[in-house]
Amino acid sequence: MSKAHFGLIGLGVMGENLVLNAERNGFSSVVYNRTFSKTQDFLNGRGAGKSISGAEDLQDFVDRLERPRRILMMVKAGSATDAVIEKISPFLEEGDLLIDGGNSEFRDTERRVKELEKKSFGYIGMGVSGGAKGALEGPSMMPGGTKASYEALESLLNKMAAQVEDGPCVTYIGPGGSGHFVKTVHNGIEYGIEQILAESYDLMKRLSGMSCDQIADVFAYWNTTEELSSYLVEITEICLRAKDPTQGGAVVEKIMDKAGQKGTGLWTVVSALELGVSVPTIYASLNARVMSSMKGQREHAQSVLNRPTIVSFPMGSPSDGMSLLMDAVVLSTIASYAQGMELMRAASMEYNYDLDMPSIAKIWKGGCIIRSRLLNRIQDAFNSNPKLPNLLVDSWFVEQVNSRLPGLAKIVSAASENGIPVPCFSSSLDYINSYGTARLPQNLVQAMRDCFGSHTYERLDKEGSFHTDWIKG
Ligand code: NBP
Repeated sequence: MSKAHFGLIGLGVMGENLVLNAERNGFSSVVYNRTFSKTQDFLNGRGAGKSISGAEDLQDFVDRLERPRRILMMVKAGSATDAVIEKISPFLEEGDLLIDGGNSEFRDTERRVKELEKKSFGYIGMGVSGGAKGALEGPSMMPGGTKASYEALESLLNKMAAQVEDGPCVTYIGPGGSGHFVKTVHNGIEYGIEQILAESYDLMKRLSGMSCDQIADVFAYWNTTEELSSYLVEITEICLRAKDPTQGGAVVEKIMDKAGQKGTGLWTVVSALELGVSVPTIYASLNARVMSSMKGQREHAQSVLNRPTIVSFPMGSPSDGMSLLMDAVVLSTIASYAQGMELMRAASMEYNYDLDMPSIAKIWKGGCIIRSRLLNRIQDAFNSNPKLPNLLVDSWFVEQVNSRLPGLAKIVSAASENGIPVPCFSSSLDYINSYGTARLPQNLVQAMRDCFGSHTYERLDKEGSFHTDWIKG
């Protein structure tokens, strides 16, 4: 029997679809899953009639693969990944490649890279984005590890990835845990944009009294614009139009308003704090999910805290995409990307990842959850200035900020007056206002710190470290 080109461990939602993708692209495959009945179900179901075979144990699994072996693990991140690595390692030989395609914490990947350094096989930590559909049709993939290991995988990954006009949505990201770091930041940006779109839905519903279908029309319009055309805007329209098959009406209005957070949003914010990067839009989206989970407390608080009576506010007409609201959505989305890109730039310097920002923008243009037309502008911005400190100071983005900032400010103000929370809009407004302010009031903070703790301060007019005897007595 001829040996298979590709091995997959973990037949969850992602694994199933990725192996079907590989097989469709000409890579005969062998699959292994901890619970063998799932392997059988898959081979009798979606895997039937394809060049895919199943193995009941890991010895059989590796024996069925051509050398050097290319094995993708798609299992739950954390201890499950460690368990699989421990079990498969003794079977792997010189030149084989083991890829972790799960959402691993980048520090776990760094640790595994170090632990596996002395082994003869290669190890790749790879972020995969696109959900089930992307995994099947072509995801965006962010592989990190040694360049040699990546090159041995390149032909497989290039075929499996989503394709955009300038190539496949996969590239070598960098050493160690860089692939998983970039995937983590991708998810942080995703958290931000999802919350921004949710806030815009809430305002159209509560400030303009629009129905879900009317709001969906606005999203449909936004999806035709250069600034907002994206996968997340597209699926928001779909979600808003869906009707409850049994009771009628929009399904979305029947869904409990509690959102979980799986770790990558939290890791993005923790990394940003550690690296001293400002990511308020992303943090606000994470906090919005935390707040949403406190349903019982919120219900009680609403009954005792005075809420303003909502007064409708003109945000623009639906036919022109609610122009003021669109300003808010565009600038907040830009803020989310800007914060993510800045975080990656800082990580690249701190961890020597040598990240190539235009290439990262490019591989996010197809397959992944945050794909958008805006990424063309982000790619152009970093191509024309690879050392760009922040997207907000690239000329195209400067124009967006200058023309849309009054709209964002009016939306935040109207929402505040009506008692409607808009954490991502207001954080984005503060972010842009702070970033665009040469003199912030931290001079007074420094004075207080020196006053109570003799922490000293720097001066604007001369070099050095200064202390004032603030309380004479
Ligand atoms: P899950 O994250 O639900 O993982 C399910 C797989 O992990 C099953 O094959 C399961 O085997 C296996 N597994 C577990 Br759980 N513990 C194991 C252990 N101790 N030893 C061996 N195998 C074990 O599936 P998924 O949603 O397909 O996600 C796979 C990875 O991809 C995750 O890291 C996820 O975060 C990441 N990811 C998911 C998405 C998405 O949209 N779902 C997108 C991008 C990345 P069993 O059948 O025996 O229980």
